[in-house]
Amino acid sequence: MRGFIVIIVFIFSVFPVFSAAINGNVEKSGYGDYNQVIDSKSGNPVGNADVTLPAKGYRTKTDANGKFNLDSKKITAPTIMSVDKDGYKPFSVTIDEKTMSKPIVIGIEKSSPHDIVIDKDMYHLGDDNFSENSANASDFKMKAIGPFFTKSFKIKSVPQNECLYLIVGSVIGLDTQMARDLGQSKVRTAYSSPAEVFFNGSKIADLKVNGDNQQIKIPSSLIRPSSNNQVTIKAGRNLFQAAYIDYDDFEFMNLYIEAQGE
Ligand SMILES: [Ca+2]
Repeated sequence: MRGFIVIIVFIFSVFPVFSAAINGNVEKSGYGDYNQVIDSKSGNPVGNADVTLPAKGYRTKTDANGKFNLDSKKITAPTIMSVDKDGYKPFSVTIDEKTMSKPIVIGIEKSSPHDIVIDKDMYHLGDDNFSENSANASDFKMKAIGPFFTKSFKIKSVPQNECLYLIVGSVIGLDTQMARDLGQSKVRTAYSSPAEVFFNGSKIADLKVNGDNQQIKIPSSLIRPSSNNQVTIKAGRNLFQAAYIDYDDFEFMNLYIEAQGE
């Protein structure tokens, strides 16, 4: 299953640099003299883009030179920062104290005709029952919407010789065994089954790790062109709690679909 391979690649390619550089979208970000948003292709500044820290309730806009400031927001635990601008793909990156110790330059990419934005909001799945040691629990801001997220959207067509990928912009708070082994979750005594991703009712991937830009190939046989399609994300369960169902509480942001070559 391609989704599985992609996520494995993601772990080895992204997490070793977690502490050394900007995690996720590594190739699109770097450091500069001030916080700035640029067009990843042209390098030109992108003005009037929305920059938000949803967990902090903070929102600002870039100026004409693409510059923004975080108003000395104290980032102590990993936090999702999103950049949103009309005509560009949704962008989010998980930042922490270390990555924000220097000004950050974020390259955002123009959207393509076949991009489909499913949802740009942040969601908390689970039951609001979680350990303080949960991966990033201190940043959970919103109440859980329950153990499921589901959304319908239209796919017009799939470009020839290309596949559709579901992109999960950012995920924090998963307490799976793999998240624990990677040091993301500090819960020592338990772990959860992975969150599951379904497309039109069929499971297409497990979400096992926290991070940015996880890409899941959508099997073409499941796609209904010119019609409504549905994505569902289901929270995992604490595998060490038998007395009642304890869903793994986590948050995600920016769900969209992109066409890429095979
Ligand atoms: Ca829970």
